[in-house]
Amino acid sequence: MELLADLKKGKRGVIAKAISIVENDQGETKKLLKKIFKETGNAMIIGITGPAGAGKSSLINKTAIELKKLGLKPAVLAIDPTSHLTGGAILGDRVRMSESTDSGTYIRSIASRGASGAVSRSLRNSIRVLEYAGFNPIIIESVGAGQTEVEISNIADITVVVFNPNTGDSIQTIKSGLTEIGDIYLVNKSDLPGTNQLFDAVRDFIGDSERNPKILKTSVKKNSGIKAFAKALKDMMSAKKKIQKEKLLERLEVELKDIVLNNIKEKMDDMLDSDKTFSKYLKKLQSKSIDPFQAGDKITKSLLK
Ligand SMILES: Nc1nc2c(ncn2[C@@H]2O[C@H](COP(=O)(O)OP(=O)(O)OP(=O)(O)O)[C@@H](O)[C@H]2O)c(=O)[nH]1
Ligand SMILES: [Mg+2]
Repeated sequence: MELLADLKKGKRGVIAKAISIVENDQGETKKLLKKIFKETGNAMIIGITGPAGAGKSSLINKTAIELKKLGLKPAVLAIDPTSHLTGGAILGDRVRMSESTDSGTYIRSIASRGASGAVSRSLRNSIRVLEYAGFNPIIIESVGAGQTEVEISNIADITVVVFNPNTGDSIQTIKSGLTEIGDIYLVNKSDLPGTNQLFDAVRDFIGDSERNPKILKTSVKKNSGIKAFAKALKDMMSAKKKIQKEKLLERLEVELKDIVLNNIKEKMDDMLDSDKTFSKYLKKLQSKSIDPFQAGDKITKSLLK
């Protein structure tokens, strides 16, 4: 198939088309996966997370260029925060990742909200499309923990957490759940005052945890620390090869359960529509001769018989 050959060559238009398919068309996604799955699962997934406006996109822009210089072929999926309800004001000056696009890095935004599980599903398969197209690593940008449907540290082989010195609540942010997930912590915007205090605070909090994460200062504005960050990522990619297999297995397990449960749900939905027991108990429920939990349990029992 021509599309596949072009996808393998990394042709941009075809990658875009394939990702649109996995975002929108389940039937076509199934067909596509059948053809590409064998040649997926090999890229290192790097998750970059942190508060809105921390400089994630700016950093990825510059870092992708450095990664290329180190002989890697990065691609970027940004879980798009513009669909966030609260983000509007902060996002006024959000940086578009254009520079690395010009330098040949593939960059794509994907929706951050959808029907339950839909984002995770399209993300998994978008990653596969990019792997098939020969990209490695695949960098995923996502705003801080709990703000999107996708929990980045479950997906990534390497998790990078980005903090800023200029925010009054930065220490609070460090405490709130991001401390356990990072392999690398970046104090970005290190051109701003407060950098050293924040660096020390981060080190005090997470420096002596078992994973022994790296803590680095970066400034996109001053172009400092980016090379070192890219180098740290490359080194970590080699070091994480073993863990990558286990992580992949974990992800496949989650995915397989998700698919089976979905299939069952769809089947059951159809069955319920024409189920006599269901309509019987619905009537009982209406006349209040039974409560919803009792009715639900009875119907479930009869369906699983
Ligand atoms: N002073 C300074 N500003 C920076 C630095 N890095 C990024 N910025 C600025 O911070 C703002 C937000 O940068 P983005 O790269 O869009 O941040 P983000 O984390 O991707 O933001 P969202 O995707 O909206 O969550 C922009 O105005 C950048 O120019 C830095 O190192 N120093
Ligand atoms: Mg961004």
